[in-house]
Amino acid sequence: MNFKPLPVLAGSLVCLLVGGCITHEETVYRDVSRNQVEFESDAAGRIFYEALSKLPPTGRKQESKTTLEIPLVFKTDTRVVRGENELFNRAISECDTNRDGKISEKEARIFAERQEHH
Ligand SMILES: [Ca+2]
Repeated sequence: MNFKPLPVLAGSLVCLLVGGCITHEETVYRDVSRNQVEFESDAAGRIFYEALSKLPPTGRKQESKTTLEIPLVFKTDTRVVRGENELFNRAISECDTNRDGKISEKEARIFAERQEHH
């Protein structure tokens, strides 16, 4: 038997010194279902969707990252990716100013104008 435990031991030691030996990475996708909404007219729908598509990429996709690190012991990363539906619902609630569940052309225009100024 020519077993040499030394390299294994050295490896473990390096691992301990470098830290983050136990790394846990997790990506959580969170999305909700779209709220029911009505458009007063085709134009209202078109204006709304156009404004929605113009939202900046940072506003479209929300990502948060939580890192918990206990040096030399373990490290855990959790990434939360929020879906498009959440953005849609937020846009709808922002757009429907009188909260009647129906987007009028006027509301859509106001919403679209607000996006231009962002
Ligand atoms: Ca409304």
